Amino acid sequence: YEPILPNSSNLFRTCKSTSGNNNSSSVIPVIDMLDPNAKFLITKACEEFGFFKIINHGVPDETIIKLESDAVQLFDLPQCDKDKAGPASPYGYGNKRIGSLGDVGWVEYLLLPLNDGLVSDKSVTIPQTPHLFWYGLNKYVTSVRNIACVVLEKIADGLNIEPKNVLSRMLKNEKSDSCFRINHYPPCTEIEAYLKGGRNFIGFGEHTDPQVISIIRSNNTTGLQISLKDGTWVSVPPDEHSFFIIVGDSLQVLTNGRFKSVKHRVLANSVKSRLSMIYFGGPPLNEKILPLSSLMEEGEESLYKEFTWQEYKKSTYMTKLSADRLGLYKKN
Ligand code: GA4
Repeated sequence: YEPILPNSSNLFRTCKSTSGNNNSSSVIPVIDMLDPNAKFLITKACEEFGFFKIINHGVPDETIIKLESDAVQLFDLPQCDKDKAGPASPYGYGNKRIGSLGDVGWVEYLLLPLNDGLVSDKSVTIPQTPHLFWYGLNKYVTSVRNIACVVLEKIADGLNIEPKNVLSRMLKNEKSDSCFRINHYPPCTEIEAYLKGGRNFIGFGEHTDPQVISIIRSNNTTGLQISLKDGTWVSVPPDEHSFFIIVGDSLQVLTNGRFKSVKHRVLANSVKSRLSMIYFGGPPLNEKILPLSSLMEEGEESLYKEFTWQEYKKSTYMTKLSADRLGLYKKN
């Protein structure tokens, strides 16, 4: 692999600095999972933002911190060791390249498939990775999948649809096509020049997540931004004790557009490194992604053409990161 340097700017997507409200602490909904009204607040947040933060989620700090420190060590390995786990096609270790169509970012990552909800230590070979890394990873993944299912059950409840597991069963299914990603954004000193010029430097370019729901946790470094309905980018203040929930394209279709998958991106940081861990909850490959019948009002028609998760996943990998993937499936 040839290293891609930030000054080969034609390869990197920069973007105009955020216009409008950049101080988002007041904008992003925070939901206390122990609040009896959580189901309504979550549903509202999914409709308005496709994004929210949860507190009192019940995942012990140790589980999170252990995986985070293991991940820091992993990205600290010599480049040649990390490269042995790559390239990410699509799973494995990836460095700067995202997907296979030329997208790049100031990021290195590990992308792992989940099999019956767990990561197998056979899925990628990382030299010097202790057995306990996989143990801690699976402990974490199991906890966040649980959270995703609780959130999805609260959504079904908030939308007043039956059965309550109509969404969570897709993630609990042994054939669920979910995956797990650890992103490391090293500090990028060269970006000062871009920032001075009023431009941002991209860690991970704008996109929506194709799956049903994503659960993200990061260390205390800024960078994540979400796009509001009016197109304004707002920075998400980091919070290492909380999880952020992202509505994916599939959930947009399952709710016939009531929820919107949220466009998000990560800006590179010039000083601190950012580490994020994301669980992407996806349905089984053969699952038909279509509006939930219990949600549809009389006479309401699907806004989307029918497709299976396998079809959508395939078309996802044939599009650039920032593409409007669902656009292809909208009925005219
Ligand atoms: C975005 C969400 C998840 O990170 C991901 C990404 C995937 C990849 O990194 O391999 C994709 C991207 C994501 C959407 C478009 C395609 C596929 C990179 C890319 C350019 C794992 C996923 O499922 O879709």
